[in-house]
Amino acid sequence: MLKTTLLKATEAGGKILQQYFNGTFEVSSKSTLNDLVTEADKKSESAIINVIHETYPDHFILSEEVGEIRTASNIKWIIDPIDGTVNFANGIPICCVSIGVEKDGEVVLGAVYNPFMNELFVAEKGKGATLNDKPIHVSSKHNVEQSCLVTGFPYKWEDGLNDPLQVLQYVIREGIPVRRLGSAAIDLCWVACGRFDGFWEHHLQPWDAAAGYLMVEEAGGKITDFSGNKYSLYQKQILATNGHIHSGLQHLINGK
Ligand code: LIP
Repeated sequence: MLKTTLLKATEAGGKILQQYFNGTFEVSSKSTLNDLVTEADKKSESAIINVIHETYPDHFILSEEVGEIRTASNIKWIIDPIDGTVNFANGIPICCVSIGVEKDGEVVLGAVYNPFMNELFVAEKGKGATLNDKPIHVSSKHNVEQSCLVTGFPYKWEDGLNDPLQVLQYVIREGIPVRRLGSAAIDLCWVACGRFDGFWEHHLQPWDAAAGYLMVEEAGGKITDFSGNKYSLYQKQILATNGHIHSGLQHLINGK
């Protein structure tokens, strides 16, 4: 039942993305000039929340644009109505709807849908992860020096030890290929299906990572913070890999 609603909500959001993509829509700034929200983010968010509320009017919602709709429910829907909003606003088809479902504080379901590539990733706690209904697995590469990595950058940060620029330098100075797609949810799904061997980012929000986090775990990967501690959606560092290169990449991003 939860899964049916999740898929219905993801599809409803995806339809809005398709409807607005490359069209004319309102765009405004949030925390910084380039931290954008578009009319399509808001429309996608309402469509998703409406679908959830039709079946589960009392569930807790945490969504990028509206924030928290608090209830006493032990089920929390964590929604990014468009992950990759800057891409979306520029007509770059690397963006998606991302929805994670947390039960008693643990993510148990997740879906990430990029309608422009017709790719639907779904993960279910203990039951694996799929791309368009086919099981997916992380890559088998063991050597971090030969890996293909992806990362993302926050819109602002304090300069300091292992800040985003320093970490990027540590990695690219080794000559390791690093991509920047602009959607953390897609980055995580692409680690889950083996296109990338690892991903890291500073300062993500819970809605960027909720679904992708479960995708990587269920596809056999590993997720921690930069020190190797258990990952939580509510802290600011994420390191997700195929597992084999995890300690190698962890050392690298800490400048060791
Ligand atoms: C974005 C991410 C992107 C990250 C940005 C931002 P939005 O989410 O997915 O990869 O680097 O900091 O959080 O704002 O497009 O939903």
